Amino acid sequence: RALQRDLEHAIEADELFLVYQPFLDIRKGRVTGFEALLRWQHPTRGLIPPTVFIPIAEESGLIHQLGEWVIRRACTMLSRWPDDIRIAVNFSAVQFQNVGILQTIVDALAEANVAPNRLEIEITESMLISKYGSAPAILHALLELGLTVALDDFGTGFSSLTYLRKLPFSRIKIDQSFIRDMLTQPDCAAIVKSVIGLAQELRIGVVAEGVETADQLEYLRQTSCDEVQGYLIGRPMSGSEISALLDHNP
Ligand code: G
Ligand code: G
Ligand code: MN
Ligand code: NA
Repeated sequence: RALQRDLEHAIEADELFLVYQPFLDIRKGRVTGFEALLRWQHPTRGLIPPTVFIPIAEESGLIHQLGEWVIRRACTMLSRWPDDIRIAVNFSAVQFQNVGILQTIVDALAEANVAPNRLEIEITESMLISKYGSAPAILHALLELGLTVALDDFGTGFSSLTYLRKLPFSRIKIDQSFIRDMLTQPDCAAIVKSVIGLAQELRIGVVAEGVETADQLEYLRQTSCDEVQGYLIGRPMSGSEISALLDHNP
């Protein structure tokens, strides 16, 4: 496929870049970090969304190179930002088939002189299913290196509770579909409240995704959610916009 051929050259052609979407700590009222989201500026087709090119990268195996590029870029940005700021990167299931990712992470952190606990890996529940046999092993290795791991899109996959028992996640990210409907659907509010309570009992962090209105933020404040992410707090932004934002972070 033509897009796949183009994607093979995207890294060297400098067509890939990251945008960063903030996490806001509700209690402290300050930004604690960012999720890195990959973008591809294609020379003729314009901006191609990750929902289009990530599946191509996964099928072709290019995801390994892309994933390594994302890690290195994130570490470089971390080295420029304050020590108490973290970056979360998204992982594809197929990246768990490559044990080499561990050495890449170790090297990238060392080259940038960045503490491992500032790098977070976001994985989804569906990635933990048996097809990817080495996923739990690599996850444990990441945790041993001192990285943190977040369970992304929580509530949309299968048997989440089993994985919460087996793996020491640092954080749960409540999927944006629950946040969107929680103020109009009582059942949805009940789920959001329960997941926040569950995280508290497990002593792990909880992030609400897709927060778009002040009413949603207020509700999450009242239910003791730790962090929020979404267009209300900030859209995904360029590295230079983030540096400016951090200059005014309380
Ligand atoms: O902003 P948004 O359109 O960026 O993201 C769409 C989807 O693409 C999300 O599910 C997100 O997790 C995924 N995504 C964004 N960047 C990356 C990346 O660097 N690696 C992987 N595997 N997925 C990504
Ligand atoms: O699957 P993952 O949670 O990694 O994907 C995050 C996706 O959600 C990205 O595409 C990002 O651009 C998008 N996103 C982030 N905040 C909001 C929001 O407030 N509203 C909506 N509709 N999408 C959001
Ligand atoms: Mn994510
Ligand atoms: Na998510």
